[in-house]
Amino acid sequence: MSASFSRLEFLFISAQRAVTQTVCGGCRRWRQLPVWSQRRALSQNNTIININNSNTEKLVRNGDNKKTVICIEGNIASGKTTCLEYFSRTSNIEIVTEPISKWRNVRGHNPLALMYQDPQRWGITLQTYVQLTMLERHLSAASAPVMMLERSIFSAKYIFVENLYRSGQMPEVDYAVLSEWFDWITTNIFLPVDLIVYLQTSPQTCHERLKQRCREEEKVIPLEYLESIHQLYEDWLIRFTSSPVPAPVLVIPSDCDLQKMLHRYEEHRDKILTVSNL
Ligand code: TTP
Ligand code: MG
Repeated sequence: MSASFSRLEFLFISAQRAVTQTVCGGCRRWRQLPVWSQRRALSQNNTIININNSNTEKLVRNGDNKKTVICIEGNIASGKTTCLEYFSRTSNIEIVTEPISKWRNVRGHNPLALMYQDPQRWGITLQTYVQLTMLERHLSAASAPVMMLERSIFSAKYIFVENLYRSGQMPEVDYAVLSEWFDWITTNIFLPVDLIVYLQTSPQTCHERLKQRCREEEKVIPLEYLESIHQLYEDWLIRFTSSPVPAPVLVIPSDCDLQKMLHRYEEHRDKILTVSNL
């Protein structure tokens, strides 16, 4: 982590809340959402512009005001990696897949497997590491103008940490410590997101796909777990009743087979790639 930070050239900018457009399943709505879109108001050479009277200042990696960030979200096995693979064929997009190999092997330990074996004991261990690796992903140097991320630091907290806590599998003190970390990070570091693509699936579909792909650690996942994750996603990105939504949301129904899904990505391709104009 210290290596990542040493590469950062920090600038201070003001945070603001902006009115932004929400695109949901084809219908368009206007909502008041927290968006750190002030980066577009920064000058080309990154000098600091005071945008409003907010007292909040954030640390921003030099250049982050220019890249467009798209996060692909959805339940476990909803097809996020497949979606990223589809867009990896597009020039000018840098694909940033989830650091799951790190979660399965940190200096010889497998916190993902430990969490599934005993969430009460190891939930905080996995989620602390997920949060760190997600932060690294958000801050990774982009070589292309558009960066497409599998998930985000936001869903790790709003979906997975929340699920562990609400289901009684994470002690309150662990939840409090993780929340303090998350709040510090998101208050002090500029983590821009321009669009969330939500791959909306039924929990049953994900359960079928999970059984087919047979990832060792995930063999213990019951349908009920996927149902809880699904409800948290729907509250967050469809009903807007839980945590803050950091960007406009494009919903892609994703219960169908691979061929149809590729066709859907094709259909939504222009909408996704013109996000910077939304
Ligand atoms: P996913 O993030 O859903 O990735 P995936 O590759 O399974 O999804 P897709 O098929 O759509 O590409 O989950 C990876 C594993 O990590 C899964 O077992 C859930 C777990 N996980 C947590 O336990 N906590 C977290 O915060 C996150 C982000 C994942
Ligand atoms: Mg994946």
